Amino acid sequence: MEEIKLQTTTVKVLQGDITKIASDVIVNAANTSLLGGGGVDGAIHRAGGKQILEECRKIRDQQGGCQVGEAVVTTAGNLPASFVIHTVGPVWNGGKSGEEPKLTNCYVNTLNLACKNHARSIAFPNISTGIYRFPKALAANIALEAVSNFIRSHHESSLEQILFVCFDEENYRIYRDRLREYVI
Ligand code: AR6
Repeated sequence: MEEIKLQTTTVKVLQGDITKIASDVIVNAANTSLLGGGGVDGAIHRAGGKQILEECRKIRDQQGGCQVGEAVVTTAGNLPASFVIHTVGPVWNGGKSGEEPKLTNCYVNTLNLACKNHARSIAFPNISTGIYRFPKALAANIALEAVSNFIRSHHESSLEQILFVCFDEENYRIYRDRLREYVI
């Protein structure tokens, strides 16, 4: 595990399964339907139980799902967390379809929603870097930049800890190396 302090917030990177992490908020890399899928989405719904899907269905009925870059909150069901925030990353399509700002929006909207719910800790997966094929190093830069800008501009934020949970070794190495360069 690697960690740094940005103002009063600790930013940590570790390798593991996000469904095993105790954190106020666990973030899901969902799709616009909110009805589940593979990857981390499948793992969160499997481990969290049917309550999460029931709430996702309600949100879908009310507002027609979740757009790319947006975020919605549900219970965490059986997960060791208070909430799951579901955000929808962009599918990588060569980089000319606004993928980068859309991925930034995922992190910013999720962090705002976490603060609105008074969360003190949040655990992110590496959104879009699996089935959606976003280049991993670019995605890591975007994630760390979004988080550090958020911390800089939200001095009253409730978040004491922001965790990046990398499932694969490649993402873990990228985040670990990148985090070392991040000293404000
Ligand atoms: N814990 C943490 N990270 C994980 C886990 C886990 N248990 N399992 C996978 N990852 P992906 P996307 C990592 O494909 O690219 C779904 O079907 C994985 O190694 O889960 O945003 C949705 O329903 C990768 O680094 O999400 C959407 O349709 C990262 O999580 C679509 O996939 C994201 O990979 C979203 O694609």
